[in-house]
Amino acid sequence: MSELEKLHEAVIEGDWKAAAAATEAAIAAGVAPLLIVTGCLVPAMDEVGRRFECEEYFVPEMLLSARAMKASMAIVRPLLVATGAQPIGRVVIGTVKGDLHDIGKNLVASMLEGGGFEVIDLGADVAPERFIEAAASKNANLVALSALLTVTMTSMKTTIDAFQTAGLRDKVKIMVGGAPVTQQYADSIGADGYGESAGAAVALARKLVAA
Ligand code: B12
Repeated sequence: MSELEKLHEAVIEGDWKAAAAATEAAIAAGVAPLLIVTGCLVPAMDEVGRRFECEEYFVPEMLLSARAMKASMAIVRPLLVATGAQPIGRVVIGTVKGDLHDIGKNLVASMLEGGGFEVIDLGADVAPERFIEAAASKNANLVALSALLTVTMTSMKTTIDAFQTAGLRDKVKIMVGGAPVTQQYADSIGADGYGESAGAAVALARKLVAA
């Protein structure tokens, strides 16, 4: 089994130690850092997302795979920066103001990172101004908003409206998600896209960036 095959398996199995070891071994064997991401981590996380969507995997398995992917990314990221490889897009992500739920948001952030995006994670309880400041200063082309409470879903609209007021609405695509959020709600607040899972978030982000 090649080092990339071992890494692929380690991410799917959620074994972070094996993922880190296989990443080190692949680099030592001369595998290009970008190939590790696009040829291995992205397909592995795609497979994890697929298993999650068909209920073969649940949240704990997703978290373990995300941790394994992160262990590999921690080794690969500095090398990618050194080679000047361009990310597919730059995403500012956060859970909206008033909402402290961040497990789903963290999964989405990990999946996006594994999917080749540069991710700027602002954490939870993020005010509209912070999203705007980060998107502008980091020159992001995507903003991802998460909400888990029906009472904080309205902060998504407030955030989108704030981008409009700041004159930045045309500069970024905004995608939304979280358990209470629906496509209908996303449409009603003027979001560019809605994803119901971390796997769907990657496909959606790729579509929005390509549009
Ligand atoms: C864990 C949890 C907590 C933890 C959060 C810990 C943390 N660090 O996140 C704690 C204990 C802190 C908490 C607190 C509260 N909670 Co709570 N919590 C939950 C619980 C059990 C699980 C949420 C979760 O992590 N799910 C797993 C993740 C993976 O799923 P997810 O978040 O939906 O994310 C997936 C998708 O939605 C999507 N996604 C998510 N974000 C995004 C973003 C984008 C852009 C895209 C595309 C996709 C996407 O991808 C993810 C992965 O596939 C839910 C119940 C439940 N079963 O959902 C209640 C729940 C969300 N909580 C609830 C409540 C009421 C509260 C409190 C108000 C309780 C209280 N009285 O204090 C507080 C609120 C605190 C606050 N201000 O936020 C209610 C919400 C009810 C409602 N309709 O509003 C729920 C539904 C429980 C219930 N049945 O009553 N909670």
